[in-house]
Amino acid sequence: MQQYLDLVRQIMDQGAWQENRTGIRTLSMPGAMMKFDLQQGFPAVTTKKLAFKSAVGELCGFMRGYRNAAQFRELGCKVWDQNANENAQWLANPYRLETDDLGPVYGVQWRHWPAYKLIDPTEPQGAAQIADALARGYAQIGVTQAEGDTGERVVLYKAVDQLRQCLDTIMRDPGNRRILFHGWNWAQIEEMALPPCHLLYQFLVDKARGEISLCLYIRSNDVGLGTPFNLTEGAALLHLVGRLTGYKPRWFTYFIGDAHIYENHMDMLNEQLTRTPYPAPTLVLSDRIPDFAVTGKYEPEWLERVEPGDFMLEGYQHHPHITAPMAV
Ligand code: DHF
Ligand code: TMP
Repeated sequence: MQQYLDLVRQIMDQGAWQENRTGIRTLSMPGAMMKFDLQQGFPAVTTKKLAFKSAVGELCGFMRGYRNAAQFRELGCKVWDQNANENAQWLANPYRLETDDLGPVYGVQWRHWPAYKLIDPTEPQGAAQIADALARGYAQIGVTQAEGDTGERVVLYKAVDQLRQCLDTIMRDPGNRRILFHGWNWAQIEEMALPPCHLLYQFLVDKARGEISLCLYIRSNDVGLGTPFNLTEGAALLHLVGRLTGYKPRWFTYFIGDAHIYENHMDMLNEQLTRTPYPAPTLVLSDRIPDFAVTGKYEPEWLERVEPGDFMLEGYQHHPHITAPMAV
């Protein structure tokens, strides 16, 4: 994990102090990238003890479409409690449903992105468009007046399971360059406790080599607390998707928009810079998760069936636990 330490050092050298909504300043740097060969090991931070169980718990919650911090806690992940219940702006948000609610964050968008079509039935192709939408699983949910009073529009709706679509496409058309899922849904950003940070996941398949890779884009990354989790979850997801589709996980490329260190994380990270990283551990997926390469049976329902305990880190050598407060 030299790359992580290099990123920390680069932000400390080149970063600029910035004010932000949390009231805790950050040292920030625009644009960063890390690239890991998962055949060489798993990108777990070794210069502190990674809360691995918590991170894979969060990933399982996303894959199940969870939107409530209590659901994440049941998976052994407490990292959403503060955003759900301690941010005054969110507590006053009319879209917040109940204690622990987070709104339609990550998993909701991954598994149930709400998609709408407005079709003008009087257009020459109107009927064909409606028939096509219905064939694609949209349901007609009503009729509305178009903007500018230009007539009526048929409203069609479906929830898109973006993650499932990705797996289906990997199986059906591995050369496809559009195998991605996105978290930034403009219609719902204001309904969320926190707009998505990790928001674009793209899978790339090398059929000849039997390898699958992932490019992940994170618009805003808390390098002290967020990055170790986001690296763990992206790499674990790639291992899982590879298992279910029959490919070996290979390149995990990690792009950051705003890479920052909170002022109150400096001591933790300076301490980590004094520590020598250990060799990368190995991720082992439980045998109960079917390996398509062995069974020849495609079973995508494991995306929501998988448990945190199905992810095991082997040979994980690490320096002592250190942590720091999260900016809410
Ligand atoms: N807000 C901010 N400011 N930074 C974040 O990284 C962040 N991440 C969120 C939600 N809001 C956020 C979700 N992910 C921790 C790790 C990941 C995470 C939130 C928090 C965290 O506090 N990690 C501690 C304790 C982990 C544990 O024991 O479970 C750590 O030391 O890694
Ligand atoms: P922002 O919405 O103002 O950018 O604040 C979000 C903060 O949370 C920011 O410091 C980035 C951090 N974050 C991560 O780094 N990774 C994550 O997975 C999440 C949810 C948040």
